[in-house]
Amino acid sequence: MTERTAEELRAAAAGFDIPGDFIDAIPYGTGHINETYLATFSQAGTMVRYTIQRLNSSIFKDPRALMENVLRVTSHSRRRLIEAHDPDASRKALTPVAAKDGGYVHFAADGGAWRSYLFVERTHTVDVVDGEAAAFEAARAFARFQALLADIPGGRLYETIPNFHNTPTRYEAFHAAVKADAVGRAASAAPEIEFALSMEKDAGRIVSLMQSGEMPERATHNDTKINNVLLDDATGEGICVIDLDTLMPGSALYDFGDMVRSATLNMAEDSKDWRNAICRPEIFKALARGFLSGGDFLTPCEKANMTFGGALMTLECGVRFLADYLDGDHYFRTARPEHNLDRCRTQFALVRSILAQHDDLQGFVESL
Ligand code: ADP
Ligand code: GN1
Ligand code: MG
Repeated sequence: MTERTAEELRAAAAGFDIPGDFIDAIPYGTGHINETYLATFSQAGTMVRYTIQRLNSSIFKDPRALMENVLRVTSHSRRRLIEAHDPDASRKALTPVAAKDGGYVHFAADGGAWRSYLFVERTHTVDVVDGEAAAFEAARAFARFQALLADIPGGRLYETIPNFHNTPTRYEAFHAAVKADAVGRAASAAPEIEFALSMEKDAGRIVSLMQSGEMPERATHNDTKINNVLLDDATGEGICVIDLDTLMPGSALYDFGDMVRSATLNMAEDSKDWRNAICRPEIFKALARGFLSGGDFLTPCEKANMTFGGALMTLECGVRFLADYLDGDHYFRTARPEHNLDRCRTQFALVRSILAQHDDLQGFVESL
């Protein structure tokens, strides 16, 4: 991660309307896009923690509009929790912190956009799911979140990244990257390029179903990676959905699919052991149970494509990692030259494994 000086972090934290005395801010989490820090303040002697995050400005072009989406959704969640007299509402919905100059984005002297949330205490995230319980809990939390978005007031959400899950558009970028071969890496990724090309024919299915009106557009999260839900330390319950930067119009299958991508894999997303990567069927089934128990809102067409959605979101992400590898690693944070290629390889192995088990997995979905 980019090294920020202690002074930069102190100045960023000072941009928010946080009472008390700044103690420190340390790097936090394993996200690929933004920079996240855990900031501690002493409030009359009690330590209170916040996240402060520097948004990736080459990816998020309009941070104010992004935070408007976030505010609309977090306020709606909080209202619902308070109506239900939930005594734990501030752990179950993110609480954005106002910036001192107005709004919810603080612009640093170098132009960088920062935002802050209350840190949700006594929770954890997992990068590799360790059992069915965590998968079920995460899926139920994402489904509840999506059910809640169904009646968010105020019209369509702002598109923070246009065509984010438009797989054919992702393929166009991939083709351009292969053609340009900007850093001379295409030869080292020949088998992956070949696999991506062999899978292109089905890439447009979800987009087409939405365009024809057979599948509904919804307000969706779009980045339902397993480490984007906070699990309660004591009970393991999925209590708070986070990483709201890609809240946008989308398909329910983007959300179910990205959970399948990130939770069923039997190893880390960037594992060098990608030859042994598989989709764990028991985890897939726990996700399906959790997602379908979190809200009874899926249409028959959505349900019929849940397993396909898992394969497609995994393929799309693999294609994105591959394109970034070929482009010279400009999008995802990397720590080694083959990082994006290794990520692509786990994803493609996972696609193969999901498709090999498709009928069994989809049969399970239909039985629920
Ligand atoms: P990125 O977009 O880089 O993935 P996230 O918003 O997902 O950033 O934050 C990165 C990590 O920080 C999360 O996976 C989670 O572990 C932790 N985190 C983020 N926000 C909070 C919060 N409000 N409370 C507790 N943990 C948080
Ligand atoms: C990024 O920000 P993070 O790490 O939760 C990416 C997702 C990818 C994921 C792959 C805005 O998610 O789309 O699926 O990496 N987020 C963005 O790990 O591009
Ligand atoms: Mg994240």
